[in-house]
Amino acid sequence: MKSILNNRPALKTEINKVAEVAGYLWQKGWAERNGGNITINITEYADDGIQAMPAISKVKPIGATLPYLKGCYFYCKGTQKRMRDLARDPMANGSVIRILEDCASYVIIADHPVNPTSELPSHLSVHNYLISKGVNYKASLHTHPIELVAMTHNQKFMAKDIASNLLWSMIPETKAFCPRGLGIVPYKLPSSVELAEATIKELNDYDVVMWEKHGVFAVDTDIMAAFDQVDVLNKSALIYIAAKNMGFEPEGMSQAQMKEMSEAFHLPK
Ligand code: 2HA
Ligand code: ZN
Repeated sequence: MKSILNNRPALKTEINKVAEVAGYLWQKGWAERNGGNITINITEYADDGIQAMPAISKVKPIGATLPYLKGCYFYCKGTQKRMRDLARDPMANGSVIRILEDCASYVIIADHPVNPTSELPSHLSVHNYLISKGVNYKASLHTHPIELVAMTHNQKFMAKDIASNLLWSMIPETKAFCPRGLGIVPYKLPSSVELAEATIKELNDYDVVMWEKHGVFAVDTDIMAAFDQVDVLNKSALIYIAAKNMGFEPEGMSQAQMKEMSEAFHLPK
């Protein structure tokens, strides 16, 4: 089969990671139906052959003007596509797009004309923001982790850094591997500009942002790392719930223990 991945082992490795993560999201119950989105900035793999590839779709508006994305390439999960299908066949359930000169429109170039995720404006706005800040993050992930979403149905966890501190205190790894913690965005309509803008604001201080009563949005160098950040946070939520189910409020690591760990691991917070 003709595919953009043929003879491009480095690009294929990145797309295989997307497929692997999509499988984990399904197995964890975080990706019901078409839930969740993934976009990956693959511009570094766009050789002359990719740059010469013709459009296989009409020119489509992004819905935003994103000056840092001119000529960039992204792999995007397809709209209405299932993560469990993407896990088996990423190029039939997602596509590669090229951002055009006007920074406000795109075309699909490979492998099939699969329309990108409904959250494309917010995902691309985030990539535009990351490049503008000089951050070397290439992956963005939106998913619906059950226990973390459940926590957002209680306002006591929605105040700044309350959930972060609680989750960090459940097990040392969570602070070590999600060192910037969990940002919070109060409920907003899915796919809205308001949701995208609020998310970008939180990404100043956090790599993982909680969308109240909806899901998380995470960014990192690659999709595996973005998934790992969400996974360690959700693991902490599970430990918290397990303790509550045993009939007690968990003690949590002390502030002194967490400070000691931050110093030993040279963590930013
Ligand atoms: O694309 O999860 O928030 C499916 C979603 C939208
Ligand atoms: Zn969602």
